Amino acid sequence: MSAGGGTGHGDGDPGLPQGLLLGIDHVGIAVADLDAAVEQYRAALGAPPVHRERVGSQGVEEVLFRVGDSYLQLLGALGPETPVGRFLDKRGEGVHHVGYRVASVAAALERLRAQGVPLIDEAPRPGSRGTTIAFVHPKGFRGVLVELVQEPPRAPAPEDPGARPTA
Ligand code: CMX
Ligand code: CO
Repeated sequence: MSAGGGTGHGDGDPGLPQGLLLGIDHVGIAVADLDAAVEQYRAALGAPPVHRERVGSQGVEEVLFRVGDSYLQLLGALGPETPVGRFLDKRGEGVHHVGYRVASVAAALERLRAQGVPLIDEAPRPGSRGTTIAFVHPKGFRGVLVELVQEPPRAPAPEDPGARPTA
């Protein structure tokens, strides 16, 4: 981990000095019983979840735990005939997708499309927490379902530990 500030590596695409992916926003884990999973994770991590949201349009309910600057996302299916419901039926519980932060989902989609990477979403759409997201086909990332995540412009939380004292 380098603490050296600035834009880092200088020999890449000048428009994308850090590459396409800026960080891990969340790791999504499909679970059969959301409430039971939340209690199990709460006990193991020693901290309560920071967010819960039902995304009816996608047939899921998510619960987020903080992991540094990222989140661990537990995903429960709103029914058996939903994408996460079918995933659980076929593969059982486990990692469902990885959400990567990008500066702009629209620009990232354009770049991936130009590279011939197969997309699931051809255009950005709303995700949870006011984010903008798009899913990329797992064929393009060796079997891993990838979600591109663009943060909403405002600061996420008042108790953000950004100004943590160095003791
Ligand atoms: N891991 C690996 N492969 C997966 C996968 C997963 N989790 N989910 C789907 N796939 C595969 C499918 O097998 C399928 O493969 P083939 O094309 O070879 O048949 C392909 O990916 C497309 O899947 P699909 O379900 O047929 O495609 P849809 O367009 O119907 O749906 C997707 C794609 C990813 C949106 C949907 O499957 C899904 O998972 N939706 C839930 C999204 C979600 O997690 N939302 C949470 C809130 C959003 C947020 O995080 O902000
Ligand atoms: Co997600």
